[in-house]
Amino acid sequence: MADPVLTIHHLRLSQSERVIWLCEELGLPYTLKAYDRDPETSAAPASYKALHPTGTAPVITDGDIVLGETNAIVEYILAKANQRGGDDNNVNDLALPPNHPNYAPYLFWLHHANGSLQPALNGLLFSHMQRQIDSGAASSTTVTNPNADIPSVSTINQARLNLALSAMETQLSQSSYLAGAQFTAADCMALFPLTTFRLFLP
Ligand SMILES: N[C@@H](CCC(=O)N[C@@H](CS)C(=O)NCC(=O)O)C(=O)O
Repeated sequence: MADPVLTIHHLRLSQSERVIWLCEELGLPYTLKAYDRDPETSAAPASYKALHPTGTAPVITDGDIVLGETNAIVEYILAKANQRGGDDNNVNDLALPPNHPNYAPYLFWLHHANGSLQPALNGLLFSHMQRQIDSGAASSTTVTNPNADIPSVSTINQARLNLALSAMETQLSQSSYLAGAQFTAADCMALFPLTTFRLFLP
């Protein structure tokens, strides 16, 4: 019997394309489920948003596991590919191991795209969208229907923030720490936006 495969939930014209590419490069079998964007708003359709609390692409499923967030998915898939390769740690050459001389730059660039580059581009995109809305232009880069009820950029951002916070709240109502009973680096990552960042955005 063939290995159980993961399912890539691909939102067309989105960063979930990277997950497909990665699986192709690794030769990792997957089932592809593609979703069209909402024709009115260009957002992910309700069926996509129902997959995971983040409501954003990409999302993968693997048995009962439902995973969102690109970087988490990429790490998960790299680990899966290594498991399939057997005991030899890091058999796939798409992930550099800690003893590799380029491990540090590998980690940096792995996280740079969504940690810095994409947020900077999103900032520009959102300013562009807001200018379009403010000037009464019926459409923007991502809103294709001139008659659509276009939400303001701050509404979109607030909705995303609310989703992110409620996902954390739900998790922390079920376990002491974000990843379960044990304090992990995930908690270290989560603290700054919930505490010190308030100095900048009350
Ligand atoms: N930090 C998230 C961001 C995901 C994200 O913003 N995805 C966009 C597509 S590129 C999306 O789902 N947009 C549709 C929507 O928000 O409804 C990740 O890296 O997975």
